[in-house]
Amino acid sequence: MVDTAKIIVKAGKGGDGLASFRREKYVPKGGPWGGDGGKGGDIIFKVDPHLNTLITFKTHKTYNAEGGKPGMKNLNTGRNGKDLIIKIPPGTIIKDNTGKQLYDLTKINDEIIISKGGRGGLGNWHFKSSINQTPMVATKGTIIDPLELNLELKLIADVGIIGLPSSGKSTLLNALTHANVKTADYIFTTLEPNLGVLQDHEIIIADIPGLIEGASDGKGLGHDFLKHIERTKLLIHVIDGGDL
Ligand SMILES: Nc1nc2c(ncn2[C@@H]2O[C@H](COP(=O)(O)OP(=O)(O)OP(=O)(O)O)[C@@H](O)[C@H]2O)c(=O)[nH]1
Ligand SMILES: [Mg+2]
Repeated sequence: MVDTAKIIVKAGKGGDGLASFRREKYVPKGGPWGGDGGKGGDIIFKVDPHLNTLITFKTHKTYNAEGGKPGMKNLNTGRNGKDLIIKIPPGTIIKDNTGKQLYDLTKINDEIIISKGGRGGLGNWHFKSSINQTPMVATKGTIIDPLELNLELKLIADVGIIGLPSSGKSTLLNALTHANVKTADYIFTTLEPNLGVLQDHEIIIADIPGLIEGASDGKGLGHDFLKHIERTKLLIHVIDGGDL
């Protein structure tokens, strides 16, 4: 299961302001009429309940929002750049490149703007004054620096099933839900967390790979799996009755 990813996001640049003057048949010496640039698109993260891994981020690593369009004549502002919405599974934690946590998005349809698009530049009409009727200046749109982000997924489940390898965890998940995951009489049949939904109750149950002694100290792949049951409200510890 892909539950970590490193990506780069870049919000759109603001469109440049325009320096131009009104030039029409009967208005040979019109004033400044260069419009402002449009705003750059934002980068937005949005929780999508249909996702449960970060796999798309393994192949697609850079995300650029559209830039704002430049200002136009006749005082028309350039079009704003389109926002870029990046869909993530519920339970995604967003960290900066130093590992500091910025957001923890758990709720369906949660959304945040991680990087705001650049402001549009100003057209030359802004710079008109009593001493300068014909300003040639317009400003550039703001450029936004790229952001390097680390994503980490901690699944959101109500109930977690834990226990030694081959104790019957996946069998229990299958009995309670329609998950229909693989079970077999050898250890480590389950190598990635499985989710199932308890019918009629909308309770999400997570079955994780078997834990060996010392898993909580990181032994084996302990921490990698345990993080997926950290947020559960209830743990079911399955014990193999054959051993009793
Ligand atoms: N007799 C008996 N066998 C069971 C029971 N529950 C599970 N089994 C069998 O025990 C074996 C292991 O079951 P799994 O559900 O794959 O166990 P698991 O804990 O998910 O195993 P790992 O994913 O490898 O950690 C399978 O062959 C199951 O058919 C039970 O209640 N009684
Ligand atoms: Mg299993």
